[in-house]
Amino acid sequence: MKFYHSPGSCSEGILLLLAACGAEYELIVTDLKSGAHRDPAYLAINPKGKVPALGLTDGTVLTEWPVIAYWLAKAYPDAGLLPSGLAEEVKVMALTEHIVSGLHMRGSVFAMMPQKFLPDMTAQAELRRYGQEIVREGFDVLAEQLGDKEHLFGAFSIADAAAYYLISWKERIGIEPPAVLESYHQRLTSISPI
Ligand SMILES: N[C@@H](CCC(=O)N[C@@H](CS)C(=O)NCC(=O)O)C(=O)O
Repeated sequence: MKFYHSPGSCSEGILLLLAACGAEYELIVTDLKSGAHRDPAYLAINPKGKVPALGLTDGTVLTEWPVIAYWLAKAYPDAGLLPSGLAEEVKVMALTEHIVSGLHMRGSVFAMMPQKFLPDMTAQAELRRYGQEIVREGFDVLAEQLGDKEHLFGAFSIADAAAYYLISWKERIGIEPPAVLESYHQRLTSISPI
C-alpha cells in the first residue's frame, strides 16, 4: 500500500491506525506547506487535493479520513479498531464522524485559518472565536465520553486516532483541552510511530 501523508496534518491519525494494524506500506510525504497536494501528479491520485489518501495494492485509492479508518478496521480485524456488534460499532463511527466532519472541518479549520474564508480582519477574529467555541464544546464531549477509561470506548478504536490528531492542534486552535484529555493525548503520543 502507499500512504500519502503530510506531517502535522490529520493524516497523522491514520499513521497511528496503520501502526496499530501492523500494516506494511510505503510512506509518501505529500507536504501541504510546499503545495505538493496541488501537484498534477498528486491530483491524478486524489483529485480532491487532500491528505490522507491510501493507495491499495489493487490500485484503488481510498480517501476521506473516516473511510480510510473504517477500511483499516475491517481489513485488519485482529487490531480491534472497531468493537464487535453493529450497535457498538455505530457509536464509534458517530464520534469519529463528529470529530472529523464537525470539530476538524468546521471548528479547527475556522479557528486556525479564518483568513481562507474572509478578507476582513475583524470578521476573521469573529470566525476564529466561532471555530474555537465548536472545538471547546467538542473537547468537553470527548472528556465526558472518556471519563476514567483509557480510551474513548475502553479499547483503542478509530475514534481515538481522530481525537489524537485534533488534540495535537490545540496550540494552533488556541484552546486548552480539559486535563483528562491532556493525559489521554500523552498516552496516544507514546504509541504514535512518529
Ligand atoms: N474530508 C477530508 C478532509 C481532509 C483534509 O481536510 N485534509 C487536510 C489536511 S488536515 C488537507 O489535505 N488540506 C489541504 C487543502 O485543503 O488544501 C477527509 O476526511 O479526509
